[in-house]
Amino acid sequence: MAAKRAEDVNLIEAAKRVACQQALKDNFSSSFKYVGIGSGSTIAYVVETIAALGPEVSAHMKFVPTGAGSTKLIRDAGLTVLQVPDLLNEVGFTGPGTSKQHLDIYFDGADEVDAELNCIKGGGACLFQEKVVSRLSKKFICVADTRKKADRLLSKWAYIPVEVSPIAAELVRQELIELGSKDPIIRFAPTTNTFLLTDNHNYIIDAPFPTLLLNSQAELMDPAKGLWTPNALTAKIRGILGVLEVGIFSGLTGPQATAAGPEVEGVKP
Ligand code: ABF
Repeated sequence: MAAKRAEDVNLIEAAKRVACQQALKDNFSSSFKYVGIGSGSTIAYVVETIAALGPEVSAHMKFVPTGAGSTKLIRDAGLTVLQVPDLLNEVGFTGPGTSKQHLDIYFDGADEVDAELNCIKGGGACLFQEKVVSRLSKKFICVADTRKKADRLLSKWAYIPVEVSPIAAELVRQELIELGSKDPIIRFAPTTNTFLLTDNHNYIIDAPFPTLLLNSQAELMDPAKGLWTPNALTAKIRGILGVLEVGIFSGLTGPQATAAGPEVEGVKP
């Protein structure tokens, strides 16, 4: 049984690696100056593959991380880290109405991706920084192996991560229940035996909701029956006092492309 599990793990890692290689093959250019690097285990293969291209390709590039884990990943690979505030100092503010999309590209994983490229992120607790980096990028490539693909969000993945101020966490939890979430919980960190703290010293509430509609199905929306589009539910949750950000990425903050890579035998979509 243990041997079987090890085999499954190897297949999943192979699927992640293939998806990352595909993402870079289709979307990476040696002309890039600023590259966003997300969080999670999948993205490690993006960093590994870029680093393997050698300094002649990457030495002039700066890599913008989405959290402490991502920062370490970039640094350990010998690539140059540039934090978001330093990026904004470096590029300066060129006036109202000018583009804020300073990053050439942003690669990140997801927990689930729907048929319209809306996705759920935040299983790794970095959703706020990920959304900031997404807004600063010309293009967001979501690297998601075939396990992450679903017709609609919350078909496979169970909950929407929401980053909240600790002081308001219980209040937010109650308001999420009023919106139709069934038993939202404040995420616990078993290693410290306390509630998990994000890089921003906030809590994460994991809020289960019924399967979402697509944004193109707005005419079917009926909150009383638990039928929400990703855009509408994001706006509603973001409006709750104490919420910093919601782990639904769509529209302006959603990916423009996904790289699932070919299916790897044995890894079920
Ligand atoms: C980040 O890492 C998060 O938004 C998402 O929750 C998680 C995915 O992790 P993994 O690649 O390990 O599945 O992309």
